[in-house]
Amino acid sequence: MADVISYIGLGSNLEGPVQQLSNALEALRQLPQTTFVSCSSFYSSKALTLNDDSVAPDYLNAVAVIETGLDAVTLLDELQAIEFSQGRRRDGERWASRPLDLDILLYGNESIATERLTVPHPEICQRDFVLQPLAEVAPELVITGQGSISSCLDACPKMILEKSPCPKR
Ligand code: A4P
Ligand code: MG
Repeated sequence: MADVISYIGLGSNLEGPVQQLSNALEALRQLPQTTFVSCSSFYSSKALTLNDDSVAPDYLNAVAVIETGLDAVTLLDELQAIEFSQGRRRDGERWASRPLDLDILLYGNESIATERLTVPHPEICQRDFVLQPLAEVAPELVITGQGSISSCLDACPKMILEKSPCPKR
């Protein structure tokens, strides 16, 4: 299979988010059959919560670009293994605070809708903390089924995002 460009969303709001994202970027560099291409700056923002949980710590988010020969499900397996190795445990609660979240935002131009995997990630265009770093690494990107990244940014509710350099670039 030809290698595919994939955009990975990184997020953390527990256990040292700067270190969590830095370690995750290092782990992405070690993925089999994969070349690490680039990563965005780090973006800090208030937690978007389901039940107005005002005590949830702030999040740090970033986007990494990889070129991979892994199929999408194997890539998800690898990302979940990285999450697990960095302390992520799932208790079934959606949007729970977490040391590390790794989402496949895009996998080439593919649309995937299976029980385990939805690609493009369904929330991309509702989330400023995803779109801003994505636009930084891919300003000309077209999101399958959604249109240009600039039109998605125009339509997305704005959040206050604080940008800092990626220490692992
Ligand atoms: N899954 C399906 N599609 C994908 C995909 N494209 N990439 C499945 C990765 N996983 C995918 O994920 C649940 C299941 O989704 C996985 O087992 C996989 O098979 P999860 O990570 O356990 O669940 P979650 O992360 O709690 O749910 P969800 O809906 O993915 O939440 P998000 O999108 O991760 O949001 N506020 C700020 N400021 N910044 C944030 O990053 N993140 C969240 C969580 C809430 N508030 C936030 C942030
Ligand atoms: Mg997730």
